[in-house]
Amino acid sequence: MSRHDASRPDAVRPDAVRPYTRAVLALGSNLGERNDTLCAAVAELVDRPDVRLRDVSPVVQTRPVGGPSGQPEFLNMVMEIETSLDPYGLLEHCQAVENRHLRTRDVRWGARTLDVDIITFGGLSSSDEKLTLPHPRAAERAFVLYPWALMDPQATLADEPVAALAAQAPDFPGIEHFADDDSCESGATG
Ligand code: PH2
Ligand code: MG
Ligand code: MG
Repeated sequence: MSRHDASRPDAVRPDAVRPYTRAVLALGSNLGERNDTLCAAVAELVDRPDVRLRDVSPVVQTRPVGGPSGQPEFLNMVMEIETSLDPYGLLEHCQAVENRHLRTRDVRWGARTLDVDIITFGGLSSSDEKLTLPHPRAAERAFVLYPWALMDPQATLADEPVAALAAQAPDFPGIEHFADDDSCESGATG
């Protein structure tokens, strides 16, 4: 049986035949070389055969929402991928990329070199102690919604237009464009 034999069982077929799911990831950084960190993270997140980059948003500068006062401003962006990982595999991968950037988790919503959150995973709704999908606070966070709407003006979240949700979010005023549309683009296919 050759490697490309159509009769080859699924379990031993190359990756290409497994289903790919689209997912939206949100990235944030407010410590260190924030823009460099975000762009490196985009490249690292898609540096494996089972994760493909579809699109990236512009990078925006945002005021910290919650957490200890006096934190530096964040840079935020979102990206769309397609992956054959399952949601928990994707979560582990996102956390490994955070760890590579020396992310610490001592203070809830404290300053961080890198945060990578799964916002949506296909149309999946789930709620357990490890992962809630869609992300439970995404619908009220302009630092997620605004770059998402810039990347995909037609995007919806729970049947609401993401652009409209962004405009209503309490942290919408004061968001600034930090970098050009394609500042972290590296081989998107979408
Ligand atoms: N992330 C948080 C809490 N607050 N505020 C901004 N502006 N950007 C973030 O990425 C952010 C936040 C928790 O992950
Ligand atoms: Mg977060
Ligand atoms: Mg997080």
